[in-house]
Amino acid sequence: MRLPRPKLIQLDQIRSDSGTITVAESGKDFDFSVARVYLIHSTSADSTRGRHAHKELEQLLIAAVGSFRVHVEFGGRSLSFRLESPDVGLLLPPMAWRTIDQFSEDAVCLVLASDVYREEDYIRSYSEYSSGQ
Ligand code: T46
Repeated sequence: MRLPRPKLIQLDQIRSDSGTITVAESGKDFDFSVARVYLIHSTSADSTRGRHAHKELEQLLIAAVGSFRVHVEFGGRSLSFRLESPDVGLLLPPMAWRTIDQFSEDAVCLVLASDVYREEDYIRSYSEYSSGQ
């Protein structure tokens, strides 16, 4: 089965004088149902997170505040994304090795995930990941 690739998606924004609403909608902007939402925040400039892949989990990452870099290895290729605006999301399919770093001081990463937390879905060993590619 061919897996979807990591990709940036543009989210709709509804602007008014009193502020902006940014919408990420299941079935329209991405294909999975959201089972879990979490935030990564209070990072520092030298924080590095991720360094793992997921067997089945799909996620949408959004820089709700500030910015950070997401380096992704997928299908033998390396891709690098700088997320810096809440109207752009990064869709991460299963089997994408992700490393998140270069956080701005105020960064808040909002993550919409297709499943609840299950440690058995993680591949945390790079050698295990790369031997399956
Ligand atoms: C991912 C990147 C973007 C939980 O108990 N529940 C949760 O929902 C999460 C996300 C984590 N945890 C526990 C598991 C570890 O004991 O929190 C601890 C830190 O998790 P982890 O080292 O996986 O954190 P990150 O920031 O490296 O990775 C997280 C997600 O786990 C991962 O799915 O893609 O953010």
